[in-house]
Amino acid sequence: MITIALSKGRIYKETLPLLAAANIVPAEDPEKSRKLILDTNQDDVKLLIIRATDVPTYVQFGAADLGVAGKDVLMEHGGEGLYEPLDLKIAQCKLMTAGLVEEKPRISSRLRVATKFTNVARRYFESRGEQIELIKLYGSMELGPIVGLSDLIVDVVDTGNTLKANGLKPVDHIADISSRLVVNKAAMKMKHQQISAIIEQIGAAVA
Ligand code: PRT
Ligand code: MG
Repeated sequence: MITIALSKGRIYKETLPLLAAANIVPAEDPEKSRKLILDTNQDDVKLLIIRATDVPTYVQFGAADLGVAGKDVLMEHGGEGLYEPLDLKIAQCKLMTAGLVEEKPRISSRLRVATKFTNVARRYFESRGEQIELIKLYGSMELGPIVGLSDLIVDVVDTGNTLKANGLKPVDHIADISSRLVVNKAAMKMKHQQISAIIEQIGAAVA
């Protein structure tokens, strides 16, 4: 049995053609189904449909053999217990800091940064020798600077339209982001033949 962890939305949509190249076709559309485990055209391949941020955790602990996760999510997770054999070049965006277009004086003596990417933000500002105060959020980070919760946010940006619509502008570029295929390290050894065939077929489809 091979299990592959995926999230709904943009990653699922963009991963479908890559899975098809490895002759893996889901039996149902997860956007229309409430099932968390989907059968595929292959009896011994199943898909787990989970939150994007949970994909590395399922794969790390071997609850899924393979997964597709954004590099942003992998940077935040740390990548423990995972191989990252393929850049799928899908769901591309940038991890950025952003602040108000009309800059205001700092809220407190230390720079305040609101984000769901607290590990990434801590490492990034540490590397620049900047002491910050971190505020953990779970979404709608763009609101932070507007309501005086934080000076900056760290978030993924694609078109920049969401920032603009909220009176924010990108400040610093932290990393270019795309989705990666990740593999559980033990599964890579135990199910080597099956998993390396999938990696090879998906890799060919990406190239
Ligand atoms: O929704 P949930 O909390 O479960 O997780 P998620 O929001 O991380 O999942 P999802 O499906 O939205 O994103 C999955 C992955 O897609 C992310 O981990 C990124 O690697 C990648 N990706 C690519 C993006 C975007 N582009 C993107 N634009 N993820 C999120 N966004 C958000 C962005 O934060 C902004 O708020 O979309 C909004 C619009 O972006 P603009 O700049 O085009 O306006
Ligand atoms: Mg989302």
